[in-house]
Amino acid sequence: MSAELKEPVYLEEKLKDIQDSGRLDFRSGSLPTWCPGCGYYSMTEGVTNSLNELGLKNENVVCVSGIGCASRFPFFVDVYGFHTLHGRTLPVATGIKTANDDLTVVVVGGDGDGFAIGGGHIPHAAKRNVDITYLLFDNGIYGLTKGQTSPTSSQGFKTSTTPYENREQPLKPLMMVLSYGASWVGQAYAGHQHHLADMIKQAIAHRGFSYLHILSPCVTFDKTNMTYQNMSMAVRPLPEDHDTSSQMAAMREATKTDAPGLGVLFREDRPTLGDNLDAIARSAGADIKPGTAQAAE
Ligand SMILES: Cc1ncc(C[n+]2csc(CCOP(=O)(O)OP(=O)(O)O)c2C)c(N)n1
Ligand code: SF4
Ligand SMILES: [Mg+2]
Repeated sequence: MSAELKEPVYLEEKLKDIQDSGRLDFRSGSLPTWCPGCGYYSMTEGVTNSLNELGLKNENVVCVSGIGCASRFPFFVDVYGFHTLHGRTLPVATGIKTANDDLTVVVVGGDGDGFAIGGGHIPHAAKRNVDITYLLFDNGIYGLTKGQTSPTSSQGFKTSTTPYENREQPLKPLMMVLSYGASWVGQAYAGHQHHLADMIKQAIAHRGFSYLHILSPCVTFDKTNMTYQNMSMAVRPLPEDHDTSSQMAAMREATKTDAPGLGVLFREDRPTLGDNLDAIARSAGADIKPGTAQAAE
């Protein structure tokens, strides 16, 4: 037996440390119901820590989701929540932000929710530069409905709806949102939790439409494709000299889907939907100062 005795760590002390850090202030009483090992567990830590570190108040945050495993998220956080219809997160989030510009609005959804049934909403939220954050959890499959091919599934992937292999090529969401005009675009991986948490914080802090693409394994219905083993070998940090102000540089990185680059691909500052609505109201004679939103009572 080693002569060196280590100080015991008591669970109560550890718990007190965690409570004092404020890390639990945004957790609800409901524990996540995802399958053990699901990449989505990383979002609970990432989002709640970010909200805490950004000094936000629970009552000033709204989490909007669609339908799917990822979209269960609002139940697990202690902020206002809106579990909307499948694919309809962005119109609802746009309405919430437009009605009350003081709120921080975080949208959470899966690849099917965002790029299949909800795909028509992303261009408009991006081009309007709605000041919301969209956390898109891409597991390349429909998890909730038990493993069908999704718009981001790889070629050759066998699922219940493509038993002879998926022959279609996957969408390239990062290229799409860049060309739609998102003012902040980043990529993270559920297996790199600290980096993911930092990216979520940056995305929420950005003023304008921020889109974070999060690669996240579905351990139950995908045993061959987007597994932790495969993803951990494929992902890489973006080059240190990557120019985040260049849309072309971001596009070039977005094409490299076989070796997904993690980090901020693109960011720019430009007027938000709220700014533009204020300007329109001022043009029509309303007495509101720039940047104060709340055009009409
Ligand atoms: C209008 C409508 N069509 C279809 C469905 C069935 N449905 C529920 S979730 C889902 C896809 C979920 O996949 P994704 O958005 O990728 O989320 P995940 O479960 O993978 O997190 C589908 C097709 C539905 N609930 N409503
Ligand atoms: S089915 Fe897949 S995506 Fe859904 S909770 Fe389980 S592991 Fe996660
Ligand atoms: Mg999915």
